[in-house]
Amino acid sequence: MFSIDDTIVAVATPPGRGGIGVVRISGPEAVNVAAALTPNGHALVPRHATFARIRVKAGSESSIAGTAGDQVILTYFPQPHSYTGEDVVEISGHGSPVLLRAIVAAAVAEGARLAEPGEFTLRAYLRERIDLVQAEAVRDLVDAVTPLQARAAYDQLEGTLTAEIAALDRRLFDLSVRLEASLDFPEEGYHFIESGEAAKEIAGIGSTIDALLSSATRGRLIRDGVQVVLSGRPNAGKSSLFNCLAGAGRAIVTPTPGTTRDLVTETVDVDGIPMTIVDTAGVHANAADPVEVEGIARAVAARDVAHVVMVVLDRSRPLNDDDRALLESTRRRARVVVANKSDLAPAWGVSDAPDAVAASTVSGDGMDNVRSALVEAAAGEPLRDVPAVTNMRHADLLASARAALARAEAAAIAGTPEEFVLADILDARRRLEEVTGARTPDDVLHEIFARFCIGK
Ligand SMILES: Nc1nc2c(ncn2[C@@H]2O[C@H](COP(=O)(O)OP(=O)(O)OP(=O)(O)O)[C@@H](O)[C@H]2O)c(=O)[nH]1
Ligand SMILES: [Mg+2]
Repeated sequence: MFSIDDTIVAVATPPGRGGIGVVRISGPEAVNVAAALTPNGHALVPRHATFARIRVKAGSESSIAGTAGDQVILTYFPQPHSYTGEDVVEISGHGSPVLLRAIVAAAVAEGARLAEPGEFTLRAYLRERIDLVQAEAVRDLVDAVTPLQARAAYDQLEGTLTAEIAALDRRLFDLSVRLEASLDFPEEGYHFIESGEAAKEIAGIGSTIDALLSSATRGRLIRDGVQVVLSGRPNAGKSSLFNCLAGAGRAIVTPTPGTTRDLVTETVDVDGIPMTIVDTAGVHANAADPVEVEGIARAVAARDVAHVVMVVLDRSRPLNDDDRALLESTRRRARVVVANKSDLAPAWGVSDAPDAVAASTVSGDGMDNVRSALVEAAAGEPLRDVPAVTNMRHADLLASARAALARAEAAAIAGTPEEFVLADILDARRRLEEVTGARTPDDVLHEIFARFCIGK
């Protein structure tokens, strides 16, 4: 289904101008294609930078105006010690899109084929340079927008999750060997493993998967981020808080209650988690102006779907019914209550809203506490470590493996014949193998690599 015998080429650096630009060629003909582009160049020495002049056709006319030239550096990585596991030549030129396109076209004229999105990484996977978790980590690393995302992706690229899954699979394999032996030699009169011992071992493996799965909630936050909606009565300081978090005067702030009408959205990095913060109109029970009524309707709708609600209270004015209604309706939600305007004399006591974080958007006091409260509300706990599982596909497969083990454990406890326990253990192993790609259907692979950018 995947062709991996031809030679592929693509620009590996981002579109647009840059200091340098890199064209990557991979496949059996990589060296010949590169040599054809640099007829006066030296022979390529593995893993050494080789200077060469390149002259390629850049336009339709064959005149001098139709050619482009550059001084380039060629680097040759012979198979199997290259990114793809094949012969790879990287041509670094100046980062001119015209030139880079011309180099690619010339390589195609010499017999290379334009690479599909993710095809270099796909080849690395198909040639077993990396497993599927690592291939997906490459994509996540390239796509990372926060340092924590980059770190989580790097950990997976280094094989942390792969190693954990291999260890789990090893334990399941050992267990199934002992169960099979009991099955194969029933006349021996004893079992190679007692069902109670098998159940205990299965439970132990299951709890390791549980730990991985609980890291997945945090992992998804880091990868996909959360939506935080600011909510509160008019003039409480929602837009001011929004601006503090977004780090700019994005939203209009005035002393007039009812300033904000539309939803204003900004995505910011809060302690490594990408948070989409939404500023909304102040909600109160007796709005009459149709624009304000519409604004309030939008505010309430946004609040209802938010991952985290940030309830903004004005500490300098007594709590009113709107405040109390909001506190009550968000009591069971992931929320952060902010007692804003802490620079002014307080008009109500801490006991009125015990979980409130005191802050002032004017002095900046308490803003760090607001940020950590946001992370805690989003993650359900303080973020300690970088999670092992950040990918939905992995989490789903781990959950299926976990379910199969629960069945196996129940069967073992009930003293059901070994073959039934074995069937569920095999099922669990199949799911784990799908995570790393030891057993992954072609259409899943297509789906995964189609989301890469070209040249990766
Ligand atoms: N002293 C003090 N004033 C603040 C603080 N935060 C906001 N304000 C003032 O409170 C007023 C209202 O602030 P906004 O941020 O517009 O309040 P809002 O909740 O967005 O109001 P609406 O959009 O009308 O719902 C402005 O005059 C701000 O300058 C604070 O921490 N301390
Ligand atoms: Mg506002």
